[in-house]
Amino acid sequence: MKVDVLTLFPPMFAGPLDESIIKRARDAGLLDLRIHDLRDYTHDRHRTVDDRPFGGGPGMVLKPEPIFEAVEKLANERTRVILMSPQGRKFDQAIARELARQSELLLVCGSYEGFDERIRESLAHDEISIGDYVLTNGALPAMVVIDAVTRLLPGALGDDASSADESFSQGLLEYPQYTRPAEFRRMKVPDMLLSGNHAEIEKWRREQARVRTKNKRPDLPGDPDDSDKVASK
Ligand code: 9D3
Repeated sequence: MKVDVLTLFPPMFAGPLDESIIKRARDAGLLDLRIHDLRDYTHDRHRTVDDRPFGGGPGMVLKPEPIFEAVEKLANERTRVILMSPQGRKFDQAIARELARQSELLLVCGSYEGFDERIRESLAHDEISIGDYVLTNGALPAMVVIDAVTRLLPGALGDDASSADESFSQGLLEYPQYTRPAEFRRMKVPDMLLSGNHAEIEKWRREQARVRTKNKRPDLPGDPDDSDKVASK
């Protein structure tokens, strides 16, 4: 997958995307990531990217010309152009899966200054927020999206990690996990897990995950096989 990012803060992208699974995916050619400085698409001496809002009011607005020029240069027919903005659809695993099916993404990062509305109207296919809190600009959100999408690309994860992941996609939190030692500072690992009875362990884990999800994240769908949730119980 090719991912282009348009941002006022290219240096922010050094680091997070150079580690771990993303680094491996890039090295393996699964992810072709390119960071572009919006100011490189200006033509005036001051490399101006914003201007005062028509109608007055505080703050500045990202002007259309540099963003139009950059998108027209970087995007093609296949490219999904996505504005990163607090007004967007709230990002979740379903949206990550949807984006992972695309061949090319162009993430356009906003800043505290809003976009000229014509960018939203005629350039963007989609607009994404990562949640209801105020950040200074769209760079961290873009990195969040890139991280979540990259690990879904075929081949980006080992088989272990990919199947272990299914539970969250299915709306269930993880069961409690332990490793050695069996007793640490007088805290014991549940006997069940030391029993060697794999069928019982499986049942115990499922129940733990169900209770945990109900208590910590009542908004999640929970275990689809939980009899209390089945209409015909
Ligand atoms: C004055 C109203 N503000 C909206 C709540 C303006 C504003 C604040 C912060 C406009 C842009 C920003 C910078 N944030 C982003 O560009 C952003 C963002 C975010 O702040 N939270 C969650 N997701 C995202 S995606 C882009």
